[in-house]
Amino acid sequence: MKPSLRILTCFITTLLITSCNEKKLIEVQVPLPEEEVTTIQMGNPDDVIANEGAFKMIPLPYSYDALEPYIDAKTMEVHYSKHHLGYTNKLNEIITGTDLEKMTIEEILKSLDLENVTLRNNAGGYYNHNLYWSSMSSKSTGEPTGSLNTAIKNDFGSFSGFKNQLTETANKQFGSGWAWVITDKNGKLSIVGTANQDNPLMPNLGVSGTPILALDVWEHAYYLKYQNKRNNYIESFFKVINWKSVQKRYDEAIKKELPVQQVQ
Ligand code: MN3
Repeated sequence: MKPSLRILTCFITTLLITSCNEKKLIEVQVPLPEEEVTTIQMGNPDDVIANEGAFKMIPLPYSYDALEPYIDAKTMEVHYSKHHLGYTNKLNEIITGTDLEKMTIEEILKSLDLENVTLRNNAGGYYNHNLYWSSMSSKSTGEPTGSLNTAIKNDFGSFSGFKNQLTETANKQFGSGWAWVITDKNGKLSIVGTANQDNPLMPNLGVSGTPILALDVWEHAYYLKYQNKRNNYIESFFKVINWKSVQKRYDEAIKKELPVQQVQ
């Protein structure tokens, strides 16, 4: 290449690079993103249907957001439509074609072989969550009344004595599990804890009685709103306890166990 041509080529190249660089520096008006739509899509609990099998999804007696601000809607939705549905479907799957299909969930639990871990976890999960949903209401009366109130005072000294014991049991349950209020056939109340999806109906766990109130202390029950603060979740749970339904279960548990009267 001739020196003059080389100079010319260099000049043109320099010009091109400069113009390219200049182009890069041109300010461009970027349109602002459209305002984000903030409506949260929330499902309907009635749309959650179990796969075919002996056990159905018992309808949630309130909407997902009914227990706000104590139990948040997102937690309720995931808990009911994912976790609870999962236990229900798995339970149906493992009992299909067996004698268990014709039994009630209580009968399955009372006759459970603890070595059957899949049945233990999923039959437990199904029963426990149904009791948990019905232990709560947006219209909590705060404290019990009637015979349950009397029993609480007899067995725990006062409502605050009862509350302290249930809170302590729920807090100290290591890892995943449940805290329960149970009654014996004479109406005497106790508070017990169980691990994983175990419950007081299962044999040989060292706790026995009829559950009348269930408190889920798995992290999935509270982590979205409360993170590691399980105690705050337990405090909130007390704001939504459905004492009417707990009383109903208490009455039924005692009635069921009453001895048949001797005819003279
Ligand atoms: Mn749960």
